[in-house]
Amino acid sequence: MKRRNFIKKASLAGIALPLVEHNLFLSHSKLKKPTTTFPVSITTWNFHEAGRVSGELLAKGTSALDAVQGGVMVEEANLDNTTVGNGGSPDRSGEVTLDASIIGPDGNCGSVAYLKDIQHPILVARKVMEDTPHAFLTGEGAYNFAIQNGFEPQNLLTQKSDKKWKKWLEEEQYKPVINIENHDTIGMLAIDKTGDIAGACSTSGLAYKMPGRVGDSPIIGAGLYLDNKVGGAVATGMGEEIIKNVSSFLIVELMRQGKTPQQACEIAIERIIKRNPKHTEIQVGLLAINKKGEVGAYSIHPGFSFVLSSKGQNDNIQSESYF
Ligand code: SD4
Repeated sequence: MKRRNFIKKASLAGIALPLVEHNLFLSHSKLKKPTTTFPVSITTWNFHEAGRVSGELLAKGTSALDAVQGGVMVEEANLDNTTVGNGGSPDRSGEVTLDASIIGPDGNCGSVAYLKDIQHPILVARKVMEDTPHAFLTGEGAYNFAIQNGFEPQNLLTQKSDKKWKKWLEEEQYKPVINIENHDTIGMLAIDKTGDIAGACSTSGLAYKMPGRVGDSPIIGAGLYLDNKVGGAVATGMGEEIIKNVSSFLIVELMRQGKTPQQACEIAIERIIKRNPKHTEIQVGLLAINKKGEVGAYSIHPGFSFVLSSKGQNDNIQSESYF
């Protein structure tokens, strides 16, 4: 297996935060030194602003659950992001359908899938978690639940996404391109000042997916999982592979058995690779944090990165990859 060299930015010194201080380690073997303290959040890809918002919320003493929700909402409202929330790319029939999930430190969770016309699916997922006896609502049921709870419907297909979709229709070739455009789900994990962990994930899924398709992001254990005693994991990339390998659950269970987040992410990526001979054509990025605050990230192909937000700094760190 390739050795990793995954921390490009080691300078994480920042403003010291008061209250409980725990050491945070980035888990590369040679760089295993304390770099920062709780609270901390990690966010898939280069969602700098989302990381900044969650980092600020955590620094103010906000709970991990509210911090991941607040961070994810930034990208859901970002019209330039064509893979999450408002402005997300549509499916083949021109419909924007959103998937999201959230988990709290108590293990409670909520998801929505195939949700149309609601800008912030993460808020609906949170409501499913807190205000229903269920964990997962889909499609029309999720939409009706949102409307009953005061969410305003709106058209999420921007002119930009509409134009791109129409261009795509000219050839109708369905070929997800590694790391480009259709791989930018926001997944976020945070540890707050009390040491509690929460996670959230939100996406419009793969661009030009078949109508009705649901990816890994709202599926607890696939796109997102955590155990407050152990740590958490989030996934991005080709959801079908993440579902088939239950990647986030696998990472958390590996960490429970003593693997570092980095080792756990690598094993989970290798699992996908071993089981799919066409792995050269797909990208999956996995991100994890354990209870001690050690962080791991790994992907099939280069290009995956994450934002580490702590002590007022938001560093975009390149993940190592199998290839
Ligand atoms: C999905 N995993 O729906 C999502 C897509 C994604 O970055 O992660 N894009 O399959």
